[in-house]
Amino acid sequence: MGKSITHKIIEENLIEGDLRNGEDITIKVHQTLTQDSTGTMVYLALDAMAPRHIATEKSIAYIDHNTLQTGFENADDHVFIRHICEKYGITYSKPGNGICHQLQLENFSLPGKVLIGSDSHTPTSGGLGSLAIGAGGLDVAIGMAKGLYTFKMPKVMNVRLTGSLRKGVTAKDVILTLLKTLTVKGGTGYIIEYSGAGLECLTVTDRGTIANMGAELGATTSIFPSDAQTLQYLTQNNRKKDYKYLVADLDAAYDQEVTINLDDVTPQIAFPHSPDHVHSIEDAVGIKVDQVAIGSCTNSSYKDLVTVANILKGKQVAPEVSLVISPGSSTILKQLSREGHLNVLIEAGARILENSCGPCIGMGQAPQTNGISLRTFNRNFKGRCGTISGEVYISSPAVAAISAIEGVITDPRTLDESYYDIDEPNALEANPAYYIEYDGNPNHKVVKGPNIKDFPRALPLEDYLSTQVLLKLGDNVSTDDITPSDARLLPLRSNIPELSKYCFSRVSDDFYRKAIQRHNGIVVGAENYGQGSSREHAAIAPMFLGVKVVLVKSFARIHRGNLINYGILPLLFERGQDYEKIDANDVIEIQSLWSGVDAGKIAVTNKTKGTTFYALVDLSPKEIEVLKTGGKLNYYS
Ligand code: MIC
Ligand code: SF4
Repeated sequence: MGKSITHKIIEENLIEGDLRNGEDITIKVHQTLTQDSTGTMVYLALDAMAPRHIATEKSIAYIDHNTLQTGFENADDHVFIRHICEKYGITYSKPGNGICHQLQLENFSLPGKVLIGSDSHTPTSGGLGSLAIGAGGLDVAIGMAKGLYTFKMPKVMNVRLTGSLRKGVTAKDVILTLLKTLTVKGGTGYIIEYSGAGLECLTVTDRGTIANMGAELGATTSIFPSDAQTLQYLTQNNRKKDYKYLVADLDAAYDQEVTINLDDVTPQIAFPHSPDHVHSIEDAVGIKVDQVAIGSCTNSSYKDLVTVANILKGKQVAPEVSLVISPGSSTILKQLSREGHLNVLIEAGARILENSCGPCIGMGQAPQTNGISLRTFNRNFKGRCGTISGEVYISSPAVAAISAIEGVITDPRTLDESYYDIDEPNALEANPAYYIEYDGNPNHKVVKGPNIKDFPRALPLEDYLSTQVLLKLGDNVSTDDITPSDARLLPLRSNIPELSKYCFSRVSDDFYRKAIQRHNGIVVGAENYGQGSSREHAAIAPMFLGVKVVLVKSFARIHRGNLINYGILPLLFERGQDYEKIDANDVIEIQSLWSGVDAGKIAVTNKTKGTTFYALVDLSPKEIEVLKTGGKLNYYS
């Protein structure tokens, strides 16, 4: 039986374990990436482990999330990260250079190599054939220090693409179509591997868009073959030497297969407040928009923005619409400027923002009260845009551009097909001025601003737990719900005592007060708990506030790992109906916790209701060891 691309890369880089679905495997890590909003924690952990050299071939620290610098806090984080880069020999990408995933694709990702990143959209590099996985910050720190990454061997889903996309229909519509059928948890436990003749019409940045939003499916990552399109992209970015042909064997075995005929894909749009609330564009046509935001790591490539410029050329943004555009990288911005597209955007009345995440993470451009914002981004969780009453729709750049002109959501197929003919430039030029390459100097003194607080460490759990349900939540709780992020809160990412005051503040009025009083609590949730951002703050802040156990029906992968990394016990309801019989404020007792953990099943007594039920412990032997030491930082240092 032949091999998938996933199996080929994992086998070549396997350090420990067997390629059996669900088993722990450890693989070699060649590259890491961090961004600033998770990076400070990553580098505090790396510095605590104090390796002499980093063990990767290339590690890059991007500054792209907190670039607003509303006070000294962000700037101090940037300086701290730069100092760490100097100490350990990490490449530093200065603020303004662009969005980490776009820059990684342009400059560093390699077909067949393993990349882990402290950001859930790291899989974007799967568009170029890297095995690129989003991970908790501590795992990325360990990746740098030890050159390895441990995760559960996923199943492999083959998405076979046939046909060819029609004009006005884009890669974004392909991934939205998948989200419509598979939902935000449909990819859980899978690596999604793309194949088929339909690949020919997808450029590497199109593939990047699809791989990027594989994160919204809950997939471990997504991966595309490395083929003629890959060679063309690498050549365009002056990296022809990095090309390596990599495809699955013709008779490769997969755990699941899905076929999408690209001829049949039509423009799609995700309605508020979830990326899987996907409808055909016809259902949204005519909805008035207040704001249109184009950019993010999903849709800020040269092709995306030239499509937008083609549509806006000679026209004007509707009077009551605010159109904001954040290019993915300084390279793209430079090219847009050279070719006159930037002028077109400005003449149409667009607001050109910095090359950064910007509005995608609520760093400015929050819409007005009850405002309707159409975005080319990947997530539209309630409140993430910075306005709790805001209604965010997600679409392709083509839909966004034409809707900005019309003032209402509009089908891009109403335009002449010639608008979608994009000639990619033969060469794009990176901007070395935005990078600092450091050799590493172990004696370098790292400067840490006053907002950067020490890393809180967990204590191992006690064998007897008498605790209280602090909060009961439903399905698909996101890490944005657990530790919200916006222009006010992002500056607190390096200051857990301050940030923890906002823990669950979007979904509960009194979580912080209750948690701080008791300093011993349990959180109950349902399916796909912890989806979304990789931010380990969503585990550190609850740990800091005394949360000992999170009991749910199922977890999202990265967050589950983060809970273990910070000493919080992840438990699963054995029977779905037990979820109905537990409420906020119930007093819970667990006896002989550690023997239950070892046995894989724990008896949970609800003292308030006078009932006892079982919770499952789905932990590998290594994860149990980590929990017994009170988390991964204790385990490794
Ligand atoms: C996101 O898109 O939610 C983020 C902001 O990029 C996060 C990282 C973070 O919370 O800092 C992610 O995707 O992991
Ligand atoms: Fe940045 Fe948004 Fe991409 Fe996250 S999803 S990395 S905030 S652009």
